[in-house]
Amino acid sequence: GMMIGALLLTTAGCGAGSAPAESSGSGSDAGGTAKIGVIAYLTGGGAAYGQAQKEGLELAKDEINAQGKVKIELIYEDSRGDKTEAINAANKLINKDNVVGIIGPTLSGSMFAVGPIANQSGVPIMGTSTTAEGITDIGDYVFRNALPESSAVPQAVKAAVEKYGLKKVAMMYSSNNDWAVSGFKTMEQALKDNGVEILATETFADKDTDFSAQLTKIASLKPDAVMVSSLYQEASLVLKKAREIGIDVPFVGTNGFNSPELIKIAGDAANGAIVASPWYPGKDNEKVQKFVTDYKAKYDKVPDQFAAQSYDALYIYASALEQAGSTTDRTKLRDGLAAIKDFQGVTGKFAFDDKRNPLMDATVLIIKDGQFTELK
Ligand code: 1QQ
Repeated sequence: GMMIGALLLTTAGCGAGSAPAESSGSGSDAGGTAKIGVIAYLTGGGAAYGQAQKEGLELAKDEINAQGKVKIELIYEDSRGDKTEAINAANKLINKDNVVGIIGPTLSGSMFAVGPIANQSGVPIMGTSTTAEGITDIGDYVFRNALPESSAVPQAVKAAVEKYGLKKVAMMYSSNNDWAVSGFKTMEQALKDNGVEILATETFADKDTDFSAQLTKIASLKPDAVMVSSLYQEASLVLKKAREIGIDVPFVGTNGFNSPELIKIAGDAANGAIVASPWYPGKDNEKVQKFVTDYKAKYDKVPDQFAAQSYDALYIYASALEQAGSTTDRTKLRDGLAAIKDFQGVTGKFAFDDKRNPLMDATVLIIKDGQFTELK
C-alpha cells in the first residue's frame, strides 16, 4: 500500500540517492510515474500513421493522468519507418530511459527487429498497428492490440466477393515491406478460400512512385477487382494511376488503407476502396462518440484507426499498471497486460487471447465520396 511504498522509497533514498528504480524491484512504488516508451513512424513517407498514434496517446495520457489512479509519462522516439532507427530507439528506451514498457513500433517490420530485443530484456512491448502474421510469436513480452490481417482481411475479401460477385482479380503488393508481404499472403489465401481466380500478381517497392507498367498489364486482364497490400503512400498513387488509365473496379486493401491520408493523396481515385478495421467513428456508442468529440476539440479532426487503437492501448497499459501495483516492475506489467480480459475501449470490447493477440471485432469499410463508410 501507500504507506509501505513511502517507507521503502525513503529507505532506498538513503543509500541510492535518486538512482532510477530497478526493473526487477519490489514494485512497492505506488505514487510514482510510469515511464512508457513510444516508437512510432513520426517523420517520412508514412508519418500520418505515427502522428495519429501520437495524438491518440497524448489524449489518453492527459485523461489517465487527470483521473489520477496511475501517472504516465510518454517518451517518444521516431522510427522513421526504419528498422535500424527502431532498434536504436528501443535500446535507448530500455537501457537509458529505463522505461517500464514500450508502445509501438508502428510497422510490423520494425517490430520483427525490436520485439526480440524488448523480449530478451524483459520489457513488455505492444504494437497498436502491427498486423502481420507472427508478431506475438516473438515472445511472452510481445503484445498487440492491432487487429491481425488474419482476422481483418478474410472479412474484407468475403464482403467484397459477396457485394460485387468477384470471380477474377489482380493483386499488387510492396515486396520489400514485411507487413505488406504478409498481408498479401493472407489476402491470397482468402481469395482461394472464396474460390476467386487470381489473374496476375504484380509487385513494387516502398517509396516507388511509378506504377504504370504493373497497372497497364492489370488493365489488359480486365479484373473484377484489384487487391493491394501496401502503405498509403504507394497505395494512393496506385489508385490514382489506376483510375487515370480506366481501371474503375473496386480495390481491396490491407491495413495500410486505413489512414485518411490515402484519401487526401488519392482524392476521388480512393472511392471504391475497401478495408476492414476495428475502428469506425460513426458507431452509435457513447464511449466512441465522447472520444470523437474530445479528439476533435483537441486536434480539430476526426480520429482515425491509428489514433483510436493507440488511445485504447494506453488505457490498456494503465489498467495493467494498476493491476501490477508498480510503475517500474516490468514483469508485473507484463503479467498485468496478459491478464486483461474484458476491457472496453473505443475500438470495442477487447481481451488478449493466450497468445497475446486481441480478440475483437472488425467492420468492413468502403471509401465513398471521400469518406470511410460501412460496406453494406
Ligand atoms: C503493419 C501495418 C501498417 C499498415 C502500419 C502502418 O499494419 O506494419 O503491420
